[in-house]
Amino acid sequence: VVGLRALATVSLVAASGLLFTACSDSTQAQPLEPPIVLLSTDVAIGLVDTHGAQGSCPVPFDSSWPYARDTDVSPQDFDDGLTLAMALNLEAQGDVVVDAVVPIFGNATVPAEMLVARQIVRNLKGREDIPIEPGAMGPASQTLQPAPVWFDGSVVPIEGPEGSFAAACRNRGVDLMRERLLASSRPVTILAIGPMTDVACLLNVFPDVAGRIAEIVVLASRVEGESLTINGKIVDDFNPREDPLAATLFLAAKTPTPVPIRLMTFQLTGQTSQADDLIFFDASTLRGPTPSTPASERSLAWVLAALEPRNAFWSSIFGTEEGPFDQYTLAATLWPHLFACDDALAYVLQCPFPAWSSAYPTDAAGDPTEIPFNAPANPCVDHGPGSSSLAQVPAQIVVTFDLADTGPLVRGTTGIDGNLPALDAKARPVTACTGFASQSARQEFQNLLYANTW
Ligand SMILES: [Ca+2]
Repeated sequence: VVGLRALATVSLVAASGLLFTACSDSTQAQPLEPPIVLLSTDVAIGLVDTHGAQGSCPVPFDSSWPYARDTDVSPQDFDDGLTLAMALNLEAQGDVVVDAVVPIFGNATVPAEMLVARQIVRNLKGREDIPIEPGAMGPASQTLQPAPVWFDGSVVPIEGPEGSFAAACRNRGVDLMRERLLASSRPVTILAIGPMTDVACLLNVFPDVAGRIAEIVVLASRVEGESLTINGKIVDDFNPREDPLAATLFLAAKTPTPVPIRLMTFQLTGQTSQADDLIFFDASTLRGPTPSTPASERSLAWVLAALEPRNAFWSSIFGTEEGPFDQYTLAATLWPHLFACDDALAYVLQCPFPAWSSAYPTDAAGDPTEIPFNAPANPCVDHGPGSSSLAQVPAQIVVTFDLADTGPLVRGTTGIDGNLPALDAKARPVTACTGFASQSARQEFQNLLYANTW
């Protein structure tokens, strides 16, 4: 969830899943139907792998401008896997309905992630009925390097229903999302906990599904001006970083009815990975259900074993075990009273310049004089001369609570080859969550994670 390299009242009835609402014409409480969730997820728990397709993102900075191969093999993130296992455990007690799972490149490669999804859904939880189909194998951002041109010199457009992204982004996972949305008797919440390539495709190619979506809850974004650090080390906002173009097209999507988008900002989701407020997952915190069953013991044992390499890897960098990230989206869907969220506007800030741009500064020999996306006076927080670890991060999703800031969606340097297109779109109204509702809500979040993750 973060790149390593660049890396109300909590009620007991809510906690037990017995949510009630009062009928207007009756004193008798009626149980609410549980939310239906669909996961767009780079589920990689237990994998030692690359980031899937990061190497085709626009990154290199030698004058020949070739693609850089992704050779960064490491124990990949477990937070999607914990989210998926937790959702299935909560479904078994009637708190949520898991409608479908669509793995997407990101933490790891899609083929390997498909096996992780099956391991959790089919083997550990015995759910043969939940459809699992592969989503995007790589980012849309590769279409930026450089933008194709027609014979007459005009640029092949990326954006819009007639653009190249919408023409080629469909896959079995996106089609499955559409089918499940249309077939559902109630609106569905999409947990977008990987790169935004598939949700961008869904909204751009099938805008008519908008009315079937209760909300899209996204693990992404930073509050304007916020530096992203974990235990003092700068990290990046991994999901948009993996496909900044798709993240932009997602926010820019025009639908017949507005799709509610909830952004779980790093200000909230980074909190419980800090050493002084850590929520962590190992045999001392995850105990499984009481009483246990042979199936629950088997599932817990696998999860604990699969966590270990990643925790060791994370600890070697940050000095602590890794906290929860993607689980915030599930918690926000099931227990929204735990979080402090407000109306906000989201925009995308371009960090100049890509290495192949004609505007990229070079010396007389044609060699670059700065690191890509780290130019002096760079508008992106944490970027600038010297922050070479962010040289592969072309843009940021930024949240502002100044609702008068209705400027363009894409900000910074646009209109040069290789940067995000300057779309005909304004900053996107969203709900942004930035903290816990209270200290007791933070404790309740921890209790719910520890009780239901196994
Ligand atoms: Ca994820």
